[in-house]
Amino acid sequence: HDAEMDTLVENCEKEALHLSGKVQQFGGAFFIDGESLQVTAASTNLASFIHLSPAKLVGCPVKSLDWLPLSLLYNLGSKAGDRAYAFNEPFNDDVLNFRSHRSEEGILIEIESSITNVSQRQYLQLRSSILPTIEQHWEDKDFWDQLISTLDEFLPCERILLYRFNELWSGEVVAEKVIEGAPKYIGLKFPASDIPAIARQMYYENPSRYIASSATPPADFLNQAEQALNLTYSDLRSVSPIHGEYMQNMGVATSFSIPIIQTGKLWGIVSCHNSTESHIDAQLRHQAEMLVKYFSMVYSTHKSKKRLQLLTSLDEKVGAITHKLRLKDAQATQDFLEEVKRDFTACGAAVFINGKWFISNDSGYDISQLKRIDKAFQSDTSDVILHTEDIRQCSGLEALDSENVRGVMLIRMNYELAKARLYIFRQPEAQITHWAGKPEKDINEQGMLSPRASFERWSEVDGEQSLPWTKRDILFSKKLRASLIRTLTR
Ligand code: BLA
Repeated sequence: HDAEMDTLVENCEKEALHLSGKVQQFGGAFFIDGESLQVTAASTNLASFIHLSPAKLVGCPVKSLDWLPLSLLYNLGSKAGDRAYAFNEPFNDDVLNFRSHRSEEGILIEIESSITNVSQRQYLQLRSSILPTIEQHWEDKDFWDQLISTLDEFLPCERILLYRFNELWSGEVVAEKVIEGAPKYIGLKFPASDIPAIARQMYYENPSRYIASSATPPADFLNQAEQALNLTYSDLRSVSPIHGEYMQNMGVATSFSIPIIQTGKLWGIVSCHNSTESHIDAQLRHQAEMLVKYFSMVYSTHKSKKRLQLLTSLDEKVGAITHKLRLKDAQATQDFLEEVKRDFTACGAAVFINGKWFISNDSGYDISQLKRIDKAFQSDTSDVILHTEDIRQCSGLEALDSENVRGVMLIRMNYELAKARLYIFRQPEAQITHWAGKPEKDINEQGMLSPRASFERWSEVDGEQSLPWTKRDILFSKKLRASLIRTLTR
């Protein structure tokens, strides 16, 4: 069954989103071929924006389009993915927003009605509110909350949330602002397959993704060329049907999401929802994108500062711990183990030095059990630091009676002749994960994977493992190891 699921998830990853050949109805588009410099494709809904039928437009040389804002061509860079904007352009009796994108094949022009945006002055003020003052000491959460409430000041959305990815691309809602009476997603996790890799990739190529309607069918192109237009950089690109269904199951008619990139990697997204269809103006979207970009920079500076502080504090801790071992008597070694326990939130610790074992009090293990664990761990020579959240997963320890101890970390010193090593133990800890709906996929009549129907909180309890060994723990253990080697070889 798992293998079958894997194949279906793989199929999801193969959907060629950029070749949908259709646009959403909130805007119209036409394509200027890079070689002929003629319009070779136009969306069938274009007339509702510029009163020009696609049939009339296709075949026209770009030079003849005297109504086209020139900035769309002159301000456009030469690389695929470059964009130019012409906002609030009077056009007949209307005001329109124009956008151009360059692709490998030519230039795509997209046109939408202009509705509302934020004045430049107001925008700058909003932007400054996501930056703490000198006196303010914001934690991660303060940054997230501030971003969300600032966006809430100017985006007409019922829900605005911050979704942070985990290592394996599942994610969690870490900040949220939502109107009264609507369900809350804060603290809930969503499985990785909700945003397949192919959809995540789009966030590196586009500053945002706007889906005006999860239900309205898209418009076709009148296209002279045989191959489908490349819509990689288009804001109007039609919605994947499976995602349209997902939004409807979630009660979302309009969604607007903006990526947050940190050190070159997708870190999270801001996701904005409306339960009824609503138009978010192109200039407003652009302003929101710029604000989130600015946030990404501010936040990455904050994280660098935090990391420096962490390194310093770990160095201080390491110094204090190793000092104990330098005293070289049995009591000092016990004190050393107690410090290790405290700094790793562990339930026990043991160290082997100069051919002798020392075990912390109440470690939950006796010496014979410890030797068994040691034998199993010593047979794995893959690294100097090893760790597990469930000792029963280690070969040779499946049957170990380990009611009290579940997580183990081994730090090997291998200094000179005596092979010193330090073990750190953690007890099993119930860990509760709150999911937005049971994270299982359904298979529909066509044998395709379909989004789950309910997003109601579904809690999973895992009492089998210890708390995870975090990046901080690993960093700490590396520093401790280096310091212990220096001390022991002295
Ligand atoms: C796209 N899925 C997305 C997007 C988001 C999510 C944000 C980007 C488009 C958008 O902003 O709406 C998921 N939205 C979320 C999550 C939250 C949220 C997790 O607000 C959390 C609060 N989806 C499925 C399955 C498949 C799938 C089973 O559930 C595939 C088999 C696919 N999701 C899918 C596809 C896209 C997508 C194909 C791209 C849609 C598009 O750009 O056209």
